[in-house]
Amino acid sequence: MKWQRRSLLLGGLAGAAGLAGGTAWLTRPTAVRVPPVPQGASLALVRDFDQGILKQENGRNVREFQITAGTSVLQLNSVVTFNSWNFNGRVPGPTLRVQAGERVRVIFQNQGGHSHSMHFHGIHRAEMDGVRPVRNGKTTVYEFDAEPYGIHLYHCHVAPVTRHVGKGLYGLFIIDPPGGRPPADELVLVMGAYDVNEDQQNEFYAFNGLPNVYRDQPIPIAQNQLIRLYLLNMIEWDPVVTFHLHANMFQVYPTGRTLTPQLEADVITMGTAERHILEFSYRFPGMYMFHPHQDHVAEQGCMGHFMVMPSPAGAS
Ligand SMILES: [Cu+2]
Repeated sequence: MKWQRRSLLLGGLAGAAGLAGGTAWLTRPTAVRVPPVPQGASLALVRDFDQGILKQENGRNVREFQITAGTSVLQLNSVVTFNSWNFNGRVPGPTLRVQAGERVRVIFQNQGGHSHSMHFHGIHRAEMDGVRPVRNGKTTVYEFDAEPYGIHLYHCHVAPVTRHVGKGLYGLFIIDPPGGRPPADELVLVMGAYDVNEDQQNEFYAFNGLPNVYRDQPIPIAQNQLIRLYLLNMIEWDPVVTFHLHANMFQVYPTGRTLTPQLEADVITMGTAERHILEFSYRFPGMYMFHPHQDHVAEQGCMGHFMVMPSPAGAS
């Protein structure tokens, strides 16, 4: 497997570094170093962004997304399965990504067997707030302007919301600021939980849907590479959890609503639906844990590792 270089495709930063030959990309300002990533659905989720289909309508950029609510079985460990309710067949749902000021159109089909909806965080009219149930078999269209820039989320808002969210109906909604953010290796981590016996307590916790998935399959990142982590807490029943990064400090952009960091920490506290952008880089290669510091939450599955890979020879 080979190291990759990536240029940002968002915010007009694409193309400057080019993708053609040589090793000079390592020192180019827009090059982002991404180590070899093993095959696997869960590692794919961590760098997966859905930018929809871009259309021009009446001189405006419209970004159209197709979202289907459905069901699927998750294997939580070697013996426990869970009937998830989800968007586009995955928990969390796709990370929807748009630019500030674009028109967002979400064509939502409910094939989930129950009434569901899509409630977006952000600013929009009441009729687009997604609290009205969409019956099984029906389709509805949500349309609004992307504002304000930041890291937001969407989730089903049909009662009881604890059940619909706890079943897996949530995802990230990123609105990039005008001009985008500086190049980085961008990652998504969504903290979630499962109440498998419906006792209003969680028995399993997870990053990106599956307990312990990044504990057992560490996320490769490059030494000395700026990492931009889009982090969301969607754990129901526990009012608050933290996120802790080992052997490092991170810069916090609260709700992604700033272009400069507002805080440096190695533990940040997040209520349900709270989300932040964290930025950091690792100076030393090796394996580093990340997890909520409510240690029972980590011990019940919300635990992962970054594998910091030494940069290729010649890279700084
Ligand atoms: Cu629902």
